[in-house]
Amino acid sequence: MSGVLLQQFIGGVWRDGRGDLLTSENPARPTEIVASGPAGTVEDVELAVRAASEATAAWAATPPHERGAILKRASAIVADAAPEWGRDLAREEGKTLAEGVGETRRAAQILEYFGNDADREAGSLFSSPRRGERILVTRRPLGTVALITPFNFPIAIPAWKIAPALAYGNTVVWKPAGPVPLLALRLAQALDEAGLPAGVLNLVFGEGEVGAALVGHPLVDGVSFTGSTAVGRSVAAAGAARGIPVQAELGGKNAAVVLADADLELAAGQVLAGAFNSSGQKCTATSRLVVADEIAADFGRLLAERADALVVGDPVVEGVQLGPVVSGRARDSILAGMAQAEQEGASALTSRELELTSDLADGYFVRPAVYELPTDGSFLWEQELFGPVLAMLTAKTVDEAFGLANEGGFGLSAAVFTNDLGLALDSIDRLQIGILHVNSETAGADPHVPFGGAKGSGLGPKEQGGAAREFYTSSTTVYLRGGA
Ligand code: UN1
Repeated sequence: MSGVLLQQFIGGVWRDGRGDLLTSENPARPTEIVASGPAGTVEDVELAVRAASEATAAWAATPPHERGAILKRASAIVADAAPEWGRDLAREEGKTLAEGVGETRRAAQILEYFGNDADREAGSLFSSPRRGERILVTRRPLGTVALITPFNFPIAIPAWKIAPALAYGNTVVWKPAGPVPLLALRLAQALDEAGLPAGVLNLVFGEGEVGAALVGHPLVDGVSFTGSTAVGRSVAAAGAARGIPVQAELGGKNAAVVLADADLELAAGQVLAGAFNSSGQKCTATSRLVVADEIAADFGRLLAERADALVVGDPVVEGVQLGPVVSGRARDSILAGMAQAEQEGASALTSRELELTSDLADGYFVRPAVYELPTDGSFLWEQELFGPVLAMLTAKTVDEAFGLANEGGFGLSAAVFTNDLGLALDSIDRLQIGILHVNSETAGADPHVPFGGAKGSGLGPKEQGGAAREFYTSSTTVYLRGGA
């Protein structure tokens, strides 16, 4: 064993799991172990859910001001540690140092935001059609919630589930993704150090079996999941069978639409960021590009030149713009997707080969690629590869451009590049998505506004902002009269 020692956090105690060895490796240098320790088992899930369930009543009765104060203390701990934990994040997940530090700071902001929001409102008051009566709508926590988080935002996504869950009075059992346990450990440590009472947050490591035990546990009152559409639908089905609310944030195949009047320099920079930041491993990444016919050749060339010039390498080295993808399996499936697209006639506008130093020879690197497709309906137009691969089509009219962007089963985010206010307004009504960026990249999410998708990209209530309060609580409508 090497790297940081992993332990689970159950009932306020750091303890070894009873499962197989879990190791996280540096995807740029897979022989380097970042963290390791025993994973959890179904028995650990049992312990954790019981601990959470026992802590529920006292935590729900803790004034929101006090709950919020703990979150704000945790926020300060995370913010102070951001340079170090951001580096750990880049080593464990493969995004660049700047992205890792940025994401850790973002987690701190999310904790602060929900820490402040905890005491902001306690429901609403309505008038009554009857004399002497008022109608109140109050909110109660769900109870114990299970949170299942993905590898690609090892600290920000956990923060945006854990922070509102705790702020609004729920206890949590959290299962992070297998490849990124170290950042999970760090976030749980920050909340422990900030003074969270025992049992309020529980961390269990494991894979599908642990996740299924968690979702199916009779003492779990709600589930928030981020991951693939296939797994998310099975989580939602399991939740529905038990009659508990499920929030599922799923895949995306997000289009940037560059209209003829757009500022091409601006659009190229934003599309590049959307497609290749974090090696394209965001559910909000730009993986489709629709370009107006008359500017397509110029724009494609500009974008390909920039993609070919990206500095690929060890993500913790200053100046590197693109690191590896998370695992060998991810790399192989992205490469297989690129090969299939080429077989179906996709032609690469990018032309680089990867030139890596010998110490990175075994890393899970994928060359950034922009493909022009012969037609829609093809594999690369429909399927999410979750890698640094962008598929381009051209459109003769604005109608055709919006139509192409709407194709397929997903509907998370889109970007529209135009200076025409009328077209920007049209795009709001016509694009079937949950998040629209006008003249900015498809990725990004602020904590005070809802985040989530349409169609196959999401199920159940959205995350963050007021949507989070709604998901993590249930309301009671109170018809209130004096007794006289
Ligand atoms: C972002 O775009 O910054 O898994 C956040 C994901 C999304 C989060 C995206 N749930 O990529």
